[in-house]
Amino acid sequence: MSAIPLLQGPHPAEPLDLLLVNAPLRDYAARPRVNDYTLPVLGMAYIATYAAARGYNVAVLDAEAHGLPVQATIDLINQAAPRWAGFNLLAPTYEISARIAAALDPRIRIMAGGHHAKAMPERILTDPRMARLDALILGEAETRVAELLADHRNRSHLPAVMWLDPVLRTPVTGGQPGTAHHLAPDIDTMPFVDRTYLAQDPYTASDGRIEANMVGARGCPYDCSFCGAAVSANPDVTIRVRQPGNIIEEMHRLRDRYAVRAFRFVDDLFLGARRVIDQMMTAFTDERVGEWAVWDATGRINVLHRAPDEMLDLLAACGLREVALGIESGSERMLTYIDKRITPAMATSVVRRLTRRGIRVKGYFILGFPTETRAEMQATVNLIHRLWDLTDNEIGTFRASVFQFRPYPGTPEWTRLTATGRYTPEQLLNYTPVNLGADDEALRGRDEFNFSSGLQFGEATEAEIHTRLVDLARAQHARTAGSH
Ligand code: B12
Ligand code: SF4
Repeated sequence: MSAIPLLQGPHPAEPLDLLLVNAPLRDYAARPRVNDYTLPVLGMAYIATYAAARGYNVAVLDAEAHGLPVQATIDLINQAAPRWAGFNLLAPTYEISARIAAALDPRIRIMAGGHHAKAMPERILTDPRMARLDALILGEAETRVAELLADHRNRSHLPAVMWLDPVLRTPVTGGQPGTAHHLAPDIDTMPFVDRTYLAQDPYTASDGRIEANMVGARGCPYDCSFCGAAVSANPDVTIRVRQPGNIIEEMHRLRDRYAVRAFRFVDDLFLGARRVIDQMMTAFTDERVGEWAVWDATGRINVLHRAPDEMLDLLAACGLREVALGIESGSERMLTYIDKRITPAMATSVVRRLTRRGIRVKGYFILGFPTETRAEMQATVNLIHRLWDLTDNEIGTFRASVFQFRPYPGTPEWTRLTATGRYTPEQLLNYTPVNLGADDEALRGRDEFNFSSGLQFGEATEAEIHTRLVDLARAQHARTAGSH
């Protein structure tokens, strides 16, 4: 296997300053990857773009997108011999990232960031496999990575950068007064993501349209108990939305350079606040975005529920193709328990109003929440069926994306679970991939999301949850296939 095509964006003739690595979710030597598409690693591409603009030679290795085995990932990094290797740590990918880090050539310096790094910095820094971790960066890392590439000793004056004291073997945090600007970089002056760092973005969708993913905002003001982006898990994050003009300029560039005609905003807030929707849609209308582009975004049911019909009409006219909504549960008690601030009735009404206008809805649901009874889980299954029935004859379709609950460190739910004394962090962190049927076409696209810590948090057993997940995925697949 040649190293070069798998590394995105380096100047091959020059020594590599930084190789950013997105670890595979599981070891694909054991069971090959069955998906052929995954969303791009935009955070790492932002870091790479920013560092490259300052003259550094950076590459991204998305081992998940390429379905690489662990050993092949290690070999590629060692062969590329970068000055630094950087890992984006997410809770279920931590173990594999640590295995890779431990096997790297000792001449390669290691840095790490991402949600899991922020949630458990001390644990990671004291993990023997991470003994050579020179810098653990909490939060948004573009400007601090560039400072570290300039000189690793800069870590001592950078805020929220941690390492292990070589003598005392205890975690140390850097930072000098006046450096807080590093924690919330100005996202309107940030260079647009250089797509050469991404394995599959822009990409050609099944309808032939060229699509690209974008980040419109950073941070989320809500506090859903299961979510790594919850405000209480991210006290360092300043919520920022890009100026509409800045977003539209990036859309135009993607259109002019790659013929992109469809966009997906992966962030949490794009349609999550009325003020943001108003501002964006005024600018989208002025620029006539709806005449040449379609776009998908995440939204909030409570916000869309309050929005008048004219606003939903405007969203449709501006090209909104699909909204992803966290509906999570069909049980009011569970929705209160997870602090979702919505009801099933609100969800039903929003789904109806959107699909009636031709806007598609993707609903996210979770089965197996802590304290959830079997009847409450069934209420979620019933709600999904109701929403399918309700939208059968609407112009926009409704599809359900259903997950098994798993606790992520740093989230409000993690704190609540560990406070019961019933679970240790080790137990909760013991994620293993679940093979619900990778050879089944209906389940193939969901394979990367099937993870479990093997624990039962509600009344239903894991086996019962898995049966529901398989049934719902098959039913959804049959509906989607039937609609073409
Ligand atoms: C898009 C997305 C994806 C995409 C791309 C993931 C990726 N690796 O970038 C896909 C669909 C592939 C994905 C998959 C998964 N995701 Co995801 N994803 C998101 C989402 C919605 C947006 C991420 C994003 O692009 N943000 C915008 C950019 C600018 O921010 P960022 O990625 O955080 O990057 C910044 C910093 O984190 C940091 N940083 C990032 N990488 C690095 C690397 C280094 C070296 C350093 C120093 C810093 C650093 O600097 C970046 C720039 O400021 C978030 C929700 C959220 N609000 O973050 C969940 C989220 C990050 N995902 C999550 C999870 C758990 C997963 C999965 C593990 C799901 C699973 N199967 O169980 C997989 C992991 C697969 C993988 N190996 O990537 C959790 C993480 C929770 C946790 N505590 O770990 C989140 C928070 C959602 C949630 N459920 O709570 N995800
Ligand atoms: S689930 Fe969505 S709304 Fe809730 S905290 Fe996470 S990103 Fe925010």
